[in-house]
Amino acid sequence: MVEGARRVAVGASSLAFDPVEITVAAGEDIAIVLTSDDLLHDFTIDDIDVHVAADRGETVEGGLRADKPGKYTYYCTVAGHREAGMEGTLVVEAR
Ligand SMILES: [Cu+2]
Repeated sequence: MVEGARRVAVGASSLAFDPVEITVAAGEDIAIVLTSDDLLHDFTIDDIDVHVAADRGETVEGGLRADKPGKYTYYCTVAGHREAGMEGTLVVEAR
C-alpha cells in the first residue's frame, strides 16, 4: 500500500457493501479500508490487483490503483455472497 494514499472506507454487512459505488481517478493511489460488521467478507476486483479481506469486527486496509478509466465491479468472493447481492461499481475517471 502506498503512503499518502486516499483512504476510502467501505463497510460490509448483511451481504451488502456501503457504498455501492466508489469513484476514483485513473492512477490515483487509494487505500480501501474495509470493515466487516458480521461475517468474513472481502473486496475483490478481477481486473485490478486488489483483494482486501476482513473478518467479523475487523478493519483491514489494502492498496488499490486503477490505471485505465472505466467501470469495474467489486464483489465479495465468499461463497454465495456475490449471488446475494454483495457487489458494487468502481468508477475510474480519466485525469
Ligand atoms: Cu461477503
